[in-house]
Amino acid sequence: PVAAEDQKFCLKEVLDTFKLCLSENKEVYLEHYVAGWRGLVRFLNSLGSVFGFISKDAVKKIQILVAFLNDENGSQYVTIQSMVKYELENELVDLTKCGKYPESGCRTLLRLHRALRWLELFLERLRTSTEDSKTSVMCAEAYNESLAQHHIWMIRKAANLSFCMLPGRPAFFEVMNVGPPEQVLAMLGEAIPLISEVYQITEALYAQHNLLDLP
Ligand code: 1PW
Repeated sequence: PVAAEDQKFCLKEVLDTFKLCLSENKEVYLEHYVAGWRGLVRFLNSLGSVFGFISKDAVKKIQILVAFLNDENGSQYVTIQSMVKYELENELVDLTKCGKYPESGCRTLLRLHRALRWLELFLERLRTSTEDSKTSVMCAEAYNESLAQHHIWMIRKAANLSFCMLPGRPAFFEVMNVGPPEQVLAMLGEAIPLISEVYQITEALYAQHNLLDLP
C-alpha cells in the first residue's frame, strides 16, 4: 500500500477537508484539521525533496496530535476547543517554560496554527498574482510576515533558501492538480476564506486562554 503522504496531491481534496473542520457551532474538529495538514504535507512533498525538512516537522506534529486522538482520552480531543479545555483543566500544558509536557496538544497545535497563517498569506498572494509573479518571492513574503517571527535564525535561513527552489507559477499550478489556471484561481477563492475562518477561530480561542506564546 502507498503511504498517505505519497499520494498525488489535489487542492480540491484539502479544500474539502478544511470544509469539514468546522462544526455547526464553529468548533474545529481536530481529526479534519489533521487531515487537512496531511494534504498540505502531500503538497509539500510533491514540490520536491528540498521541502522535506519543512514537511518533516509538520509530519511530526501531525503524529503527536493523532496519538492523542487515538489515546484512551481521545474523546477529549474531538475539537480544538475540547482539547484546550481538557489540557488546561488537567494541567497538561507547560504554560511559561518547557517542563513536564514538551509535547502537549496545545503547544503542538499552535505550531501548525502559526504555519496555517503562512499558508493563508501565501495562497492569497498566489490568487492575486499575475503570470510573471515569482512563487519564491510570494512565499518568502508570506513567511517573513508570519511564521518567521516564531523561528530561530537558522530555520529562517534554511526556509528562505528552500523557497528559491520552488517551481515557477505555471508548474506550481500544475502541481495543485486542479485544472487550468482559471480553475486554480477559482479554487483558491473558495479555499482561502475557509482556511482563514479556521485560523481566526483557533486564534481567538488561543488568545482567550493566553496560549499564543506557549513554549
Ligand atoms: C508552500 C506552502 C507551505 C505550507 C506548509 C507549511 C509548513 C510549515 C512548516 C515549517 C517548518 C520549518 C522547520 C521546523 C521548525 C520548527 O522548529 C517549528 N515548527 C513549525 C511548524 O513552525 C517550531 O516547532 P518546535 O521546534 O517549537 O517544536
